[in-house]
Amino acid sequence: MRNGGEGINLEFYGADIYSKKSQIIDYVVSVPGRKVRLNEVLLAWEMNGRALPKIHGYPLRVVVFGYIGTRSCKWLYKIEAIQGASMAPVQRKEYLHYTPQIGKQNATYSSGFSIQDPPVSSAIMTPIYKDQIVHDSTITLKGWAYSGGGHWHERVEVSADGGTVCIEMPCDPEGWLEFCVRCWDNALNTQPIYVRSAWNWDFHVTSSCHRIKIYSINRSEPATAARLKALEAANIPIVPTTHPLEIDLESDDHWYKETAKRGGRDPVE
Ligand SMILES: Nc1nc2c(c(=O)[nH]1)N[C@H]1C(S)=C(S)[C@@H](COP(=O)(O)O)O[C@H]1N2
Ligand SMILES: [Mo]
Repeated sequence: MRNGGEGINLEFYGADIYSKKSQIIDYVVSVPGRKVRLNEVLLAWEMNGRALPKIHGYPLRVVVFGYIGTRSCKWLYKIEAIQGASMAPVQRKEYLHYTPQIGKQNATYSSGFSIQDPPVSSAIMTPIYKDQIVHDSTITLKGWAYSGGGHWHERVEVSADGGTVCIEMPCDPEGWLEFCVRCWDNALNTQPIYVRSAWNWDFHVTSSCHRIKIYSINRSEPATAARLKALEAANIPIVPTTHPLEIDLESDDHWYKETAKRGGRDPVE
């Protein structure tokens, strides 16, 4: 048997139930005894010096370090020492990880493996998808990085173009850009670049690189600086860029100069 093998496991009973596929299911999960012996399982009745809030498992919950949240059973009322992993549906039929070849057409509970350690993962929290950002060649990114199973995040990379740079992100280009974050942990685990490269049925612990699209408006570009100044004088914000621009794009004088430089307005026939 995988995940906990045949050895002693601890089975946690939560006081809640849920329904799935027309069945009523008790919330019961288990962790291998090894996890307890390593002091990586605790029982919690307080959080931040106060009684555990109801939503987080009052009066008593389990907290399992380095495992997915599921194993940290809330509203705990019973613990049993059992042989092997729990046969309860939450442990046996939920939170299974499948290879990409397995899907709706062929998935069985026995062909998945039970997720315990979560994979290394990370996300950009700000800016957010489709933000339109006025900056001076640097965009500040904030986010989080994590790894499971007692590993810690060691390196976080951010990319605007496939290269790697740090979190104060030098950014010259303007227009729509894609930012992408990738973390490495101390065991050199890293994240799949694309969601499709590690797709799994049920979509659990999807840890591929998080990507956001942003619209870059770089004030270090002279044309952009001039436009921002003109908009400021007219008291019109640049964002959202989807709103029509209510000022003339250039003076007639500027237009004549620029088209003259180019040898005329349109291509000569
Ligand atoms: N009894 C019980 N415990 C539970 C759950 C639940 O539905 N019932 N959900 C689990 C899942 S999937 C997660 S992610 C965590 C969430 O804990 P939190 O509410 O403190 O964030 O609780 C876990 N423990
Ligand atoms: Mo969860």
